[in-house]
Amino acid sequence: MSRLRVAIQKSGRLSERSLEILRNCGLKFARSKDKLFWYGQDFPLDVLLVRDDDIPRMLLDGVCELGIVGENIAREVMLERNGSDGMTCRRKLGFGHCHLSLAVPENMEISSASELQGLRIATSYPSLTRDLLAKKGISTEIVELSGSVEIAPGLGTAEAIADLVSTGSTLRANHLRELEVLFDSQAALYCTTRSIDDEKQGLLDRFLSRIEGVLQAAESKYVMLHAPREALDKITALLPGVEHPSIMPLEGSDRIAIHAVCGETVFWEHLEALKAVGASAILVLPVEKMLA
Ligand code: PRT
Ligand code: ZN
Repeated sequence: MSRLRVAIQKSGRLSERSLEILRNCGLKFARSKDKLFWYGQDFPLDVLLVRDDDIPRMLLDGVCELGIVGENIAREVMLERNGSDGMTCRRKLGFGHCHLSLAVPENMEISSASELQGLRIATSYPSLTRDLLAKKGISTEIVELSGSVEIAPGLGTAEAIADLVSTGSTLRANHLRELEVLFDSQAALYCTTRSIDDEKQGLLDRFLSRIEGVLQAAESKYVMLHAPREALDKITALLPGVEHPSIMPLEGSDRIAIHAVCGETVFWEHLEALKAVGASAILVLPVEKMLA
């Protein structure tokens, strides 16, 4: 019987949330002793726990059909392999947010990326940085480093850097300032574009539909409220991400009950606006699972 393989980061910033998504898809695993391979018990999907840098290459080489990895690494490897079309991004996952940014020493008198023309830029993302700068018409010398990129200007090995930034504290600690964001990144689910047999394709479709359900459920809220019938249009317009709510009459009352799944975040401001047009008994509940 066919089985699918998904590669996720073994230990790092993306590991916990990647596993959480798989578990929320109802998957249970038997762990191997070395913990690098987890066997899916009730769904034919196994997990490979590897370094994040290896995930795009494993997808491109056909070792796995799915992988969860930062867009920064996926894009880098795809460019490295000449824009390889052997994998595709199926879904951004909403965590692991960071930017690939250009940064320069605090005291360097420079205000735009174009002034870096001809200078040396240290980075762990040579292909992506070169590509993004070329699109801006800037040609630089790329100094490839596998880590500690932020110390390159201090050591004199480069004038500027292109590195991942989230809070900006690493840049500040190294007396660097962010000059320009080159690329916004987050964790994403990538899928092979190699042809796979029908049985595997069926499994892949089932898994993708579960993942979609998990992510939509995480973003959604079930809202219940009572309202005057004549306020229905206003209430529907105020419920974020809702077009067709369910309407139920309330026994012995001229008010109605409205139930709806909101596909966008429901803020206190939304509830206050609903109350202002006559809604009462407003309940907002989490959604555990969804299948469209
Ligand atoms: O061992 P393995 O190779 O699997 O892990 P790793 O150490 O290479 O990766 P890891 O766990 O650090 O990062 C995995 C992914 O998380 C990255 O590829 C990004 O997609 C994403 N991510 C999100 C980040 C950051 N935020 C981040 N801040 N990756 C790295 N950083 C580093 C950055 O390189 C810099 O050194 O954190 C520092 C900057 O952080 P701030 O908060 O000081 O700005
Ligand atoms: Zn890595």
